[in-house]
Amino acid sequence: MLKVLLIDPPFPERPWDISWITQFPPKGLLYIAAALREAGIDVEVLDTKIMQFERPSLLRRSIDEICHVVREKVKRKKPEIIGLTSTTLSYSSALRIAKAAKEGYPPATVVMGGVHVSFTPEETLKNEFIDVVVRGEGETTMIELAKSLPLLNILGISFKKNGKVINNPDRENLDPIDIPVPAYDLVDMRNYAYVVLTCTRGCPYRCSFCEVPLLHNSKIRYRTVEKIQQELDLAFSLNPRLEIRLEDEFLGLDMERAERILTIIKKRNVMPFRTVTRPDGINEKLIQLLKQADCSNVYVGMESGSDEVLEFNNRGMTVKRILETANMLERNEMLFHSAFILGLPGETKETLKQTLRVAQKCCESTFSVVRKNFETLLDLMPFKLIVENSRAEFNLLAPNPGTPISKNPGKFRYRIFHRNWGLYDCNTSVGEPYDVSGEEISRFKYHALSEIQKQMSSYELPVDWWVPGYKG
Ligand code: B12
Ligand code: SF4
Repeated sequence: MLKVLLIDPPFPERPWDISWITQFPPKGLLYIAAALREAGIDVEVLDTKIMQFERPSLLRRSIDEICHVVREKVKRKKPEIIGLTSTTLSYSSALRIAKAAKEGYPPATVVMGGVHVSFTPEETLKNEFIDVVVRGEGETTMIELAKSLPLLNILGISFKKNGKVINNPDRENLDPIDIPVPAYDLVDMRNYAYVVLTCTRGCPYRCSFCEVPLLHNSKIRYRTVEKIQQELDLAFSLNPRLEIRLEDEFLGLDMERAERILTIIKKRNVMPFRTVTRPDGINEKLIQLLKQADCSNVYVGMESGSDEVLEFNNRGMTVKRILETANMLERNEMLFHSAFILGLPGETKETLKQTLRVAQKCCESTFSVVRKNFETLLDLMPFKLIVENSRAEFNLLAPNPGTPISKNPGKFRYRIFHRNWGLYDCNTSVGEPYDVSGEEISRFKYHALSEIQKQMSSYELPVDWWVPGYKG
């Protein structure tokens, strides 16, 4: 049987991101590692992100240094298969790691998977250091690669043959019962602050700016509650101080299941945790259950303050519903962080202003919770985190590969400037809708942030500390 080394590439060298992003275990790879191990395959996981921001010293290694570490490790271990993951933003550093790995052991097969390359196999395989691209879910595919099945027989891969790219047919997604428990014991969990609990795979919606539905055939699969319990047991046995990030937009779709999951969390008696939702993914009962389980903050993807923009982008959402959700959270005294995307197709100067007005209303609601509970909150978390948990965030649209906008920009009346993936950081204009320029949208982002900052400052809280861009 072949030896497999899975590597999580470093994050682009931006200090404000590195400090938080390096606190999450490499979830996608840990699912693959679990599947490989269950199939009896020798697998090791190397998370190079944690080398970027070493704890507790907080000393940093550059990506060059990390490439050196990878090259030497691969030289020593000689894994026959090296698997790398990548999002759009980490794609360029993943390529640097692929090069270092190949230099370390040239006979190794370098495989790249993840949300970005699933939609860019031809482009990725132009790179001389990548041999195989895995599209979509990688658990079964990687087992077949490690068992050395003929490449032509492996579903869901793309590879090079005689200078041409062969795209094998797609692989069916896993039955939820077969989704493994991530192999947290293959990394040192003491290096991380969070365990990310994702209770579903896929999504039944079709937002124009998101690739998740296409990765999962527009279906949602629910992981079994037993596996979720096992996942938490394993993670907390390795580091009892972890904070849960309940990254599940769809918890409210099945309330009976939500209650079972939140009861498991409550029984653990964890420290206050944060969760994520669509505005319509939450209801009064769910908020109460979240509070009982000690959820301290909800991150809500509001996306736009314009009904026209929401509709044009298939969001399945209205401004009325967004504001109702904000009021519901306020009534129940739950802090929430509102996330908006600026520069979506259909955006105009007017819709930008509408979005800012809705963001201000959302902040009014959440800041009122802050004011009422300020002393208790300050006991619980630093002011920086109170701000982070209750402000509005404005991202610029990054039309990632695989999203409906990227596949058909003309239909969405959108212009994409370039495919320099390193700039697809949601902070840089990489495209523009027909009716407002990328430059104007970038400028508006700073204006919107400063308006929210002013709004918060006007409450005259006894602390004045605000760093827009911090993402704790
Ligand atoms: C949880 C989450 C986070 C968490 C934690 C991530 C973690 N390490 O656990 C945090 C908050 C840190 C985060 C951060 C960001 N995220 Co995020 N995140 C998610 C979320 C909600 C779930 C991820 C997850 O656990 N998926 C489940 C696993 C099983 O899926 P997976 O990782 O894709 O892995 C499977 C396959 O892709 C494949 N695979 C993956 N790697 C490999 C490697 C090999 C060798 C093989 C064979 C197969 C393979 O097999 C895996 C198992 O089936 C997704 C949305 C979603 N629903 O998927 C967004 C998502 C991944 N995030 C996204 C983004 C944009 C970001 C940020 C860039 C946001 C920002 N502007 O700061 C950052 C930076 C991410 C980075 N490292 O580059 C986008 C990525 C889009 C893209 N094209 O790149 C997504 C898809 C959301 C979206 N629709 O826009 N994120
Ligand atoms: S952004 Fe839209 S399409 Fe993507 S996961 Fe959320 S609801 Fe689904």
